[in-house]
Amino acid sequence: MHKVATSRVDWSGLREDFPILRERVNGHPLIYFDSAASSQKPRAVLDVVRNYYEHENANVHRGLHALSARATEHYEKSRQRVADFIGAASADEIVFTRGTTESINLVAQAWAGKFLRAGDVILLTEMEHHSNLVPWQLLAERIGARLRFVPVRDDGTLELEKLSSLLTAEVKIFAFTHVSNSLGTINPVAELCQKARSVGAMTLIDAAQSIGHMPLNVQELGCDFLAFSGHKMCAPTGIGVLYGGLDILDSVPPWHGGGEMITSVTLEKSTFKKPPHRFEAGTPNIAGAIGLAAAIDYLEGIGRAEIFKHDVDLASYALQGMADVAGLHVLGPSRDRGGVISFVMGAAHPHDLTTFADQYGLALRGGHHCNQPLMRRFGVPGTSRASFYLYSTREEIDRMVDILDKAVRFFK
Ligand code: 7TS
Repeated sequence: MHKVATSRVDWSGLREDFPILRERVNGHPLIYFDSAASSQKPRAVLDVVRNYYEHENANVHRGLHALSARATEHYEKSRQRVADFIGAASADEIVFTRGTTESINLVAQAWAGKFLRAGDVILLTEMEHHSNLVPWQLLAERIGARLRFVPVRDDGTLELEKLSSLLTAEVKIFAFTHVSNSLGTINPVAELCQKARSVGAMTLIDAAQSIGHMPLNVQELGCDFLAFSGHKMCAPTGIGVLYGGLDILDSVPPWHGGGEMITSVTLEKSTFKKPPHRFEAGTPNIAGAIGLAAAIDYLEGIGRAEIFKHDVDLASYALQGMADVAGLHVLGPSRDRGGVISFVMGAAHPHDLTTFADQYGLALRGGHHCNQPLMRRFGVPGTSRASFYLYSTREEIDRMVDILDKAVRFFK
């Protein structure tokens, strides 16, 4: 038996909060190690969404009837809940979107479309998810801006010594991930924001992999924009957030046009609401926003600092166990990392290894993880990836290591 780190949280008990964890897959108990792709949802979130549809469902900001008022109040309360969760100064700094991808596209199209010019530089890193790369490529192509990248070292960390030559006055925005979805690297985001500010560049943090896993406060980090998705932090799919400082959002022109984002419309011309409603055209994901607030309540009931410790504990425990699996190579830092572990096994293609694992009920992800340039950087077509969350356990990691041992013999 391995000693489990002491914690005031009953980690195995909280698995009862997640009904899906009782599923069996291919005759085995499910081991869900794909939380970096999407987390599972606790009953508290499922109940709130169901209650909304059973007792409050109506469109927001429209009807002058009781249900619409209830739905609107709950939706706007959820915005305030998100603001408190990330330390924003005001609920008006919280734009509800479909997720990280849409949030970044909003900045790349609406903000950067207005403020960037030909020749300006957008600084990214080599470890960005495609959703923090492709929107900038599209913009750069459209306006003639240039992309620059902070390289990644062999150990999966950013080559920060290069920053002084990359982060020049031509850089208008520096957009980077907080935690790498492939390598588990935790980037020093407060330092990156501070360095960007010293050359007058704006910053965008992609918090998709950090938001539900560690304490995070936008004012302490000093970022201009922050993007995340609800579905990776116990909330439903289809809801996410763009945080932007109030003055900055105020300067951004409308993005999607339609209902709910206007103050007045004539056949020729429209005037627009202030942020955040200016950026929420059409009927929003009301149930999603309410579910997101419930997920925040759930996570804060456990404590993000505790969740982070749990992630770090599981990652180091897994690294120890995986070190004994013959021919298995882990990418990314050997310490100070989040609960995401990518690995390759000499003889097996990542897809084959992932399919093999599934036969034992183990859900890994296999492929490039929307990180094709990073995979190329490490000379692999893709990896298998195990990613943990608050409901993951050391016992499940033991079972994963057994399954990987079986794979070594199978693929020999
Ligand atoms: N940024 C990072 C760092 C991510 O990990 C992801 C999703 C996104 C952005 C996009 O989030 P979305 O909710 O808009 O799709 N990452 C993954 C993953 O690693 N496996 O599946 C999705």
